[in-house]
Amino acid sequence: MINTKVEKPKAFLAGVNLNDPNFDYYMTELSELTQANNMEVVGQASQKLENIVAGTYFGLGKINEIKHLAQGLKAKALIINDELTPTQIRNLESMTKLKVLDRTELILEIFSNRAKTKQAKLQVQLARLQYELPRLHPSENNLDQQHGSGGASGGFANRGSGETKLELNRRTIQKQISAIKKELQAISKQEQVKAARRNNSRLPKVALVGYTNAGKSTTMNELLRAFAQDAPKKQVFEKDMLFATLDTSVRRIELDDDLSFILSDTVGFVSKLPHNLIESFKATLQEAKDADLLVNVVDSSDRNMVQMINTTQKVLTELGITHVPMITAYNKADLTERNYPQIEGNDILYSAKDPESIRQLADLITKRVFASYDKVNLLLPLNSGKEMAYLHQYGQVITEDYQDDGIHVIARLAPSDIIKFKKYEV
Ligand SMILES: Nc1nc2c(ncn2[C@@H]2O[C@H](COP(=O)(O)OP(=O)(O)OP(=O)(O)O)[C@@H](O)[C@H]2O)c(=O)[nH]1
Ligand SMILES: [Mg+2]
Repeated sequence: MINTKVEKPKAFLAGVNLNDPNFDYYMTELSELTQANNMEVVGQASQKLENIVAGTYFGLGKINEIKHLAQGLKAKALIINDELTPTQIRNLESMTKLKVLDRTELILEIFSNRAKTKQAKLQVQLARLQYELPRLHPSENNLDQQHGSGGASGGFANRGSGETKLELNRRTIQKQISAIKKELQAISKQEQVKAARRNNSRLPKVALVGYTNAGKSTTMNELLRAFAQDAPKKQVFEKDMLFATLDTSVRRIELDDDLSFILSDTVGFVSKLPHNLIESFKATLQEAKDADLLVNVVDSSDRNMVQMINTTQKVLTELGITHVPMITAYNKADLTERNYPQIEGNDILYSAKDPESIRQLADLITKRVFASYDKVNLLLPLNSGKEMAYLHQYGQVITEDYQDDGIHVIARLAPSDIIKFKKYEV
């Protein structure tokens, strides 16, 4: 029988532990990230140090140890838990004879393999070029070494001195960076127009955020299935893998009792997300910034749940999203021993795959986003078709009664709409 199974490249993981209590968690994440990058983890090593060694990251003895361990395990790549300097990468590569990949490059590779839409592709490419720019070295033709991101790498038949080649490479990358930035700005403008239209509709905006693979997209899909027309067409991509979602999807959720809100699903987080990547995904994450409510989806069955919650908090802070009210949604309760669904204050323990959970989650969300809404009694003239349509679209109409003297309405409205309808109040 022919063995058609393609062997994945073998990778050895290593990191310096600067007495960080989260070190083991970071190494676990690194292992997940490596597997997400289609590599097999064959072993790992760590070194406790007071400071990183400037030129080589590890101490020399440790590097030798890693080299022998990795060779014994037939590893081809050495994956490092931190972002390295170009010198550290070069030294580690020449000393271990392994291809060295730091955490930032690993994450960038995963993102560039996952990106599907033009915007996501450009965002990843931008982050990648910005990572590469300070890493250009006279002895290397870096543009020929670019991989994956589809950057323009052809046409560099320059045989000048190292210095000239370096300058040329630098200028080319800078040009590419500004061209991508321009393209992204154009896309982001189109998005802003769409967002402005949504803002005009003044429906409350709710954004799903959280650690990657927590179940944000699944939660969105199940809310759509329960509360949206034409749900099959509106489903988003969900899968058991890191960074399945890189684009923002925005959908309207309509509850039976006339409550609607706008829901968005977006890219998930991981620790030490490269700063450039966060920067270039800011436009995508704008939806979370503009939200009236964040739903922080957490995988409650993961033993690193607390660190994952902290990671999400850190990334949100880095994005400047600190002002939006939040509920924490502890998902995947079906994989735990606990009873669900269960609501406690602002939090819910649930499973996205359980319809009753989804109903209660929707209920909790609407309670929060409509909290500032007040109940009013209105009497409108009988020919108030337009006004009635407005009330149905933007408020919660509890009763409407057509009588001789007009339409008697009891509704819950946003503060601004209460002012708008003041003249009809009875
Ligand atoms: N058992 C169980 N699995 C779930 C539940 N919710 C989601 N999943 C699974 O978890 C995996 C990840 O789900 P996604 O919805 O893609 O996660 P995400 O948060 O959108 O992840 P990214 O987009 O990658 O950041 C999928 O295999 C889902 O089927 C749940 O309540 N219970
Ligand atoms: Mg997703």
